[in-house]
Amino acid sequence: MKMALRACLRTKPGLTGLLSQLSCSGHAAARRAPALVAQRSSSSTSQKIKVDFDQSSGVAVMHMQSPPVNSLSLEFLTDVCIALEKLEMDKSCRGLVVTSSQPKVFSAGLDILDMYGKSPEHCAEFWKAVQEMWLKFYGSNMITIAAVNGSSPAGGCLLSMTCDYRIMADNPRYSIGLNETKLGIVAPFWFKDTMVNTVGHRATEMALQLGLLYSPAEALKIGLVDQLVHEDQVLTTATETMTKWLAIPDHARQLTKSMMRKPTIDKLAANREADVNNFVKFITKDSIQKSLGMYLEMLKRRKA
Ligand code: CO8
Repeated sequence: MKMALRACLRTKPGLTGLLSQLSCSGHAAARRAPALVAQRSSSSTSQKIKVDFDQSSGVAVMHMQSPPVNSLSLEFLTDVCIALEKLEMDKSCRGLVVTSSQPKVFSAGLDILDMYGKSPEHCAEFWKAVQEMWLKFYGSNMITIAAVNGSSPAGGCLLSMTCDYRIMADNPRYSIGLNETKLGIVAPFWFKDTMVNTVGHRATEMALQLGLLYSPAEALKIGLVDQLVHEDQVLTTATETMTKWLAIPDHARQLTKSMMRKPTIDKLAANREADVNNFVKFITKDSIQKSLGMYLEMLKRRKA
């Protein structure tokens, strides 16, 4: 299954192939206008992902439903990539909203249990899936909107930053940010690059060193999220926002997105293997394993 996914992903054009496609044919990459699409909707579900696709609007909503906290495990990441891949291949799908079905949490980030006490082979497999998720989302041709309806630390923040627009629930109990240093680990260069592209160099430097988790109001202030709305309005606001983005011709928007993101994507794409090796070497160190173990203990103690 995973091998099939990887083979499939290699053949996919994505944003980076867009420039060359368009130079061959001015219309090749343009998606169909929503008015031309039959009024149908469909729903597909894996255990951890539910996708509702409304063909009349050309917009899909991906609900993450991996209890308790949508932590991004190897299995979950694989499901997410498969779902995203299917939507990307469907030319009638122009926009994607990503949200959570879990109460209070958008995503708790990478599943720590996939990095703790695991073999180097497992860690390598896991990291490839994290890379894949980032490459697919950051390089998506679709308009992507994160409907952040709960806390979104670390990998959860990364996932939301891959989207074109972020709407967060205005609840001070929630937080968002790259808090890796608090776990005794280091956000890799492409996490850092994504954040720099979102909030700028200075804010990223502070955020990463201190492992800052921002309240929604603070996140809005530094531009980590684009809009705050009442908890009940997150999804409807995402749908309304999507309408504005859909009004822009796809090919022009896609080329612009590609122009902005391609250098960042290319940097990881050219260094994937080295990045996997770095990760495995780092995460399997005794000192790092100890930090992760202590962090997991802290999470359990906090609960009790
Ligand atoms: N991975 C695995 N399990 C997790 C995670 C996680 N990321 N987060 C929470 N859990 C578990 C908890 O341990 C708990 O387990 P149990 O029920 O067995 O005790 C269960 O999920 C529920 O958690 P909480 O009771 O804490 O749920 P709350 O609703 O109270 O809080 C939060 C939700 C705010 C999301 C909270 O769980 C939290 O802060 N979690 C930790 C988030 C975090 O720090 N994630 C960082 C992950 S690392 C990452 O994403 C990037 C790594 C980059 C690696 C680079 C290396 C080179």
